[in-house]
Amino acid sequence: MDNTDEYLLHFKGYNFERSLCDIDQLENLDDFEIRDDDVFIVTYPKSGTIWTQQILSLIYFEKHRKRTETMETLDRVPFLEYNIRKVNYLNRPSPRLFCTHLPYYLVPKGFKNKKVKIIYVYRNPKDVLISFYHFSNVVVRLEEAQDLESYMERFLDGKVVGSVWFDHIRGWYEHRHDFNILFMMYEEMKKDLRSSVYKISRFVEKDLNEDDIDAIVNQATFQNMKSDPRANYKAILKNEIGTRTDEGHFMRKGTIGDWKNHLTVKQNERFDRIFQRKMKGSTLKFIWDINEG
Ligand code: PPS
Repeated sequence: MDNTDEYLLHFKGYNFERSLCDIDQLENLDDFEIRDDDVFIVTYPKSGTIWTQQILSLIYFEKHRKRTETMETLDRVPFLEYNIRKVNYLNRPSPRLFCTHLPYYLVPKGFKNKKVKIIYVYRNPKDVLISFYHFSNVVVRLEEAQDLESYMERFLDGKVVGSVWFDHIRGWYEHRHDFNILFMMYEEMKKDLRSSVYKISRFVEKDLNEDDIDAIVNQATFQNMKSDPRANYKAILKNEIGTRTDEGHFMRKGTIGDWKNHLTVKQNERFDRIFQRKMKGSTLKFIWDINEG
């Protein structure tokens, strides 16, 4: 058993977070009974999952928008494959909202009916790497990162939850015609949250007025999520996920281009070479810098 096996569950070519998984449930994912009006957020880890959970929950739940009901976002938008806060998650009234880090080839076969709505959020992989690196030192369920140099190799080799970033994104993008899917870019959400909220609400066919949109945008900014214990998963992180110290948060910097503060020139050049090779031929657009248009 190599070191990562203590933390990772290798199943059908993909790495799951071992401590949150049940192998029987994974075996049955293919036959998971979906409803036509289910909505799924799909992400590679550290790409804006919680952010999109918050936005979707605000779009669907008036009581969340108006702050009249206190409920954990994860109870409104639970994980499909991970066992965390999954009380009654199947029998919720429609439309049910879920999130998942699954690769395209492991999702329930019902996804291919092209009715289930999928919102795939992707983020430039250098910022994903840096976010993951920090998070690995926060959470007890992830293997600690020694230093960025070795963590970058681990990330590029896919020996992390979510496996190889390039495979995740390419897989979903290249099979997009098999699904009813909207691609959202973290960086565009960051640059223009209001338009992004509109785009998501149009995709899920929810008619919202200007006040609703204002309320959603307001509660989905990084600063407001960071200071809201429910939006930032404070209690869940501490009590259910488990942290190594009191310093760790899901909401760390929430910006574009933090990789520039961490990667050396040499590391960055190596990353670029690999990115160019692995993403060759892909038409996906990326934003690497906050000032980029
Ligand atoms: S996880 O563990 O996979 O669920 O993590 P995930 O939620 O996908 O990603 C965490 C990163 O998303 C950032 N984040 C945000 N950025 C901008 N605006 C908002 N509102 C927001 N909410 C979360 C969060 O800060 C993590 O990125 P880093 O770079 O570490 O700050």
